[in-house]
Amino acid sequence: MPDILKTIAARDPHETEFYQAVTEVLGSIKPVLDQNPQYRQAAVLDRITEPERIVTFRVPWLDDVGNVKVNRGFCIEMSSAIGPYKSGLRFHPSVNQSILKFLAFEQVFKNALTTLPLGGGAGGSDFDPKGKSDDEVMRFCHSFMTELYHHIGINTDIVAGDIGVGSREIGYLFGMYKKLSNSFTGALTGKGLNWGGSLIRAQAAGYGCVYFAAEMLATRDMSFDGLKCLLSGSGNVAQHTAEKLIELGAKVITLSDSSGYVHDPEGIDKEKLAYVKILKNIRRGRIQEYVEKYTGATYTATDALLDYHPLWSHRAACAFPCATQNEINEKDAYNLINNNIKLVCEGANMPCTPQAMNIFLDKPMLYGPGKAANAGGVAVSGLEMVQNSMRLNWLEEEVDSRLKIIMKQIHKTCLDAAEAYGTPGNYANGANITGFVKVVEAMLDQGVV
Ligand code: NDP
Ligand code: 2IT
Repeated sequence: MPDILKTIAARDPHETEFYQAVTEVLGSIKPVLDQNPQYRQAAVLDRITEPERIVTFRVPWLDDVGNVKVNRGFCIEMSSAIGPYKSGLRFHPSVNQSILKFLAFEQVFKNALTTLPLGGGAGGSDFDPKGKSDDEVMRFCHSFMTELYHHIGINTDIVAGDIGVGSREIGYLFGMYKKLSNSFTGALTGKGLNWGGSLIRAQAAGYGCVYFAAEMLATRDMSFDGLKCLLSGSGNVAQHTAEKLIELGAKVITLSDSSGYVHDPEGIDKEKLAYVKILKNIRRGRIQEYVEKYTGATYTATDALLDYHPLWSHRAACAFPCATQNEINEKDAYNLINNNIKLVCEGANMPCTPQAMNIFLDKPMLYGPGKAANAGGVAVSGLEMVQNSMRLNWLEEEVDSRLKIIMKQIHKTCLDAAEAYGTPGNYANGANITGFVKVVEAMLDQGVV
């Protein structure tokens, strides 16, 4: 076990997700370290795995009946070597320091891959927006921002959404940020279109994931036309992954939430997806309701006692995990392989366990790691920052074509690096090596800080 992993395990034994994310990157970069002894001399692994700053804070708020509630807020600033921290914010009851450190760590490499000057971080809270009224969410967001605003800014840390933080939450957070800082600036991305947001930002992670997957398929002379696809999740990333897949002629047959999943053998078409968007984004309902409207589909409730997720047992050519970390385990991976899966492309961050990932990497199938495949979201956040600085808005076609160029570039960079380091076709190695070298070179240029 490398020394740095021993140190992390000894220092923060409960941070299992962070340990997993670091282990995964370390698995790729040994040849880079061996070829560049100056990296080890400068202790880059010790530095890159220690956040530059962590702030935790109390978030008190009042519920609708006047009870005082308290949640814990986090701001994790991992690396500013190549630009100001650029962070997603997650509001989910499972949020803790380990989960946000893993997200911040992944974000550092992902942001380096985007070709934009963005450092990496993550933030959020164990607050659960599910089942809360709009007023409760607003009071929580306002309270959260009264502390977070001390730490963010256009040249410091620019925050956006992640699980549980969508356009509603960004609106409330931005409103309080603007009031406290007395300035209308782009310290948040994912803003509304008539107050500084960018066209295509909402779609970007999902569309970008499909653009990346299309590039992978093209290396085997394949396209999405007629391919069956399994998707998990039904939030921002899943919806827009499905939207682009449908547009490209694929047949999307599953969607899920934490309560269960729907299987629609006829395919979820444009009209059905429009229903899902209203159900999830406006009515804030559960995916189970899909089968009440579309009776040809079936719903299967999540069974915590099962050691696999039945969603991944359906026969399909492609799988897009778009919900959360570690949602595809070893058994799921074998189920996919036994059904002759051709491509797994990660819309979510770290959705495959290390065992599942190794199973995919050992096979001749295509495996697209999240830090490359879902980088479209943060890339368009970067483009939103550019537009805010210029005080103008690009047209939809302009942003979309830039997103396509960025995803194509990330795909090529990953392939080139994988090839250069002796593992052709291994996108995970390619992504880790490219991101690592870019960030570490900047760290060396800037000295011991
Ligand atoms: P949303 O909150 O919009 O949707 C999350 C979806 O995943 C929901 O369907 C949710 O179901 C499900 N989900 C969340 N937690 C769990 C869980 N523990 N078990 C099962 N299902 C779960 O989030 P996003 O779509 O934005 O994020 C999805 C993934 O994509 C995350 O991994 C995120 O980090 C990643 N990502 C997001 C980007 C963005 O710009 N938003 C960019 C790049 C990656 P339920 O409603 O029941 O909670
Ligand atoms: O995981 C991610 O890349 C995000 N949640 C998006 C972050 C961003 O700054 O847009």
